[in-house]
Amino acid sequence: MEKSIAQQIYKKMYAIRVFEEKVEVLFAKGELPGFVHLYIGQEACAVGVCANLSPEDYITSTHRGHGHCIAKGGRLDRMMAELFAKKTGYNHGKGGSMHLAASEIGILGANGVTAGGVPVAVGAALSSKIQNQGRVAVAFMGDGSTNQGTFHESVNLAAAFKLPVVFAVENNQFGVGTRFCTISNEPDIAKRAAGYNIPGVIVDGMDVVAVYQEAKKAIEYAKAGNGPTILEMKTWRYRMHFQGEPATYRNDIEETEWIKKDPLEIAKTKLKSMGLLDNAMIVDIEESVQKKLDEAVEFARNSPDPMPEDALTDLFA
Ligand SMILES: Cc1ncc(C[n+]2csc(CCOP(=O)(O)OP(=O)(O)O)c2C)c(N)n1
Repeated sequence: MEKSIAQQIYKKMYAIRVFEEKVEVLFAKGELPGFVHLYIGQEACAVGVCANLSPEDYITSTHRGHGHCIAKGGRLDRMMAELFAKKTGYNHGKGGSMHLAASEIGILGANGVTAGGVPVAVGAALSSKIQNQGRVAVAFMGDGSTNQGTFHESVNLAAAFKLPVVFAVENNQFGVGTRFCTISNEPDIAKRAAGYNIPGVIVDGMDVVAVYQEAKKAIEYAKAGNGPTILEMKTWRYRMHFQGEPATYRNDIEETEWIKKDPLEIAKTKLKSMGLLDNAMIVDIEESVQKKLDEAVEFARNSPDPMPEDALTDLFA
């Protein structure tokens, strides 16, 4: 891994963490409308995958999409403005947290429909193949998405057509309050790949270096015309399903074990031991991100609201 990539990786992971912590506070104070589903704990997944993508490549995301947007190159100020439902947001305040999209940087949208982004990514991969563009599409999803019918239909078609797509499954082991192993007889989602005759890989989703390396293989495999991979990242969300949900279904022992595997701490230790990051760089990165975040909140607070007539623009139907 090049030093510049390692620094970008740590920068984006740190940006996701502090952006989400800020959103948590702003939401609790009532400054943000709607719902928020925080990504804290899963930073290594989005960043490890997206560090292999160019701006032209596509991603689709989920209801838990802020991390994917930052990892793919989203600006903190336009994201924050979108969460504030302001006119300067990526979607002029009409998308909000769960429908944040930025097609100019390949983000085809967060999606409030569980597994809703998966066929969209397959469609993008099909268009890339037909037009010979060399672009890959990554469909981010949670474990809960993989028990939706659209997941099966999407993987089957992508495998049959050898489409340039990666199914990036963040297995945080819960769909809302349902433990994955109570509704699936096989706990490893990647093993389903055998049924489609495509590669299935399991990786430690708390270790950004491991995710980066496995995602690199899957993305290169897709770009070379070999078709899709199911990349299963074992991870843990550090907050509840949505902000305000009561913590009733996870136990303290497992929480403590996963907190010990904080992906930011693992990233710092590993990247330092590889000679790609040092303490001075970490301080610089953290200061610059914190400054951008403070500016983003000011930008969002001071931005105009959309006007009633704006409700009739940007419509596709
Ligand atoms: C089609 C559909 N069914 C149900 C829901 C309600 N719902 C919202 S999030 C969620 C769980 C998603 O779990 P997972 O895919 O594992 O993602 P995670 O929340 O763990 O990131 C469900 C069932 C929905 N949004 N869409």
